[in-house]
Amino acid sequence: MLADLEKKFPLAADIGVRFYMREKLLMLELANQFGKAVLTTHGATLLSYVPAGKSEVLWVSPTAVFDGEKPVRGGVPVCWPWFGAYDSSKMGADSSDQLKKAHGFARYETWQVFAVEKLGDDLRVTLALKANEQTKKIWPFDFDLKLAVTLGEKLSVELIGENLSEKTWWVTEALHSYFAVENAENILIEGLKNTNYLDKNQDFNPFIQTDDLQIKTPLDFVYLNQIGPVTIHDKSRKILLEKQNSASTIVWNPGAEGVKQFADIPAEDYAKFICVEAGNALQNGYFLAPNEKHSLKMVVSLF
Ligand code: TA6
Repeated sequence: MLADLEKKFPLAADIGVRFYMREKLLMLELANQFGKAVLTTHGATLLSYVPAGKSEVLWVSPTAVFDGEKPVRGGVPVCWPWFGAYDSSKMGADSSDQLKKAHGFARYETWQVFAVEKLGDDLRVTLALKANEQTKKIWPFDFDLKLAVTLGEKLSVELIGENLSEKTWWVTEALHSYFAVENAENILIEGLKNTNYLDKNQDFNPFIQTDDLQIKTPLDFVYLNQIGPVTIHDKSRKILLEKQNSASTIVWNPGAEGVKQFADIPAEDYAKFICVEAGNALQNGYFLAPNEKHSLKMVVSLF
């Protein structure tokens, strides 16, 4: 597999892209003057982003599995073509509904390396996923899904979905980022003020965010019609998340009790991350007609 990729992308090493295996997973490391990023083709999950001279921005669980069976816990899993539980009332019911796991199938699939490029000073890797026998058992449609990670002064992740079927879909999605923080119980999130959110832990009841969000775990909020940038104020750094074509921001941490339900998160580590996700969730989903494309993008930087 590594030899095939090196043959297909002979200039990868020269421009700063390295392929290697971590247990069962193929990893791609991008390195340039702006820093380093690592992603895996399993689920097209970005696993690491270290801006030059700074520390790790993303959190990956120390007990995450790299066996190709489950999504890696942490980084930026791709939730597509649905976010959360499958909603058959909106997306349509069919005989395979029992196969429809939470957050869609894209994060369970092995993606192909589509392009490895140097664009000026930036490095970009694009992964691609098309419908296959397995995805068609779960969701019977043709599609073309791409995920492009660009390492420049900031890091951008763009998810582009194209409908190659004959049916209009209802799509919900998210770039489910796990950010590394010193203590999730002591962070503030700016940018959500005066937006409405639904609280998953309270039957999706609606609330209004009247001030900046001071995190108190557990929490599982979906902010609706929230398009502006969001800043995580951690103890000694700020993480800026800018979004494009994203009408929702999801904020999640399971808390000290809830974490016990996750076999791949050590209980004592629950406060080491906060998920702040760029997405189009619940009623912020969209219709995608045959031959239409949609791009969801997040841009991350530290300051
Ligand atoms: O984005 C928040 C959320 O949907 C939570 O409700 C929580 O369950 C989390 O994602 C993790 O989901 P997962 O399926 O990866 O275990």
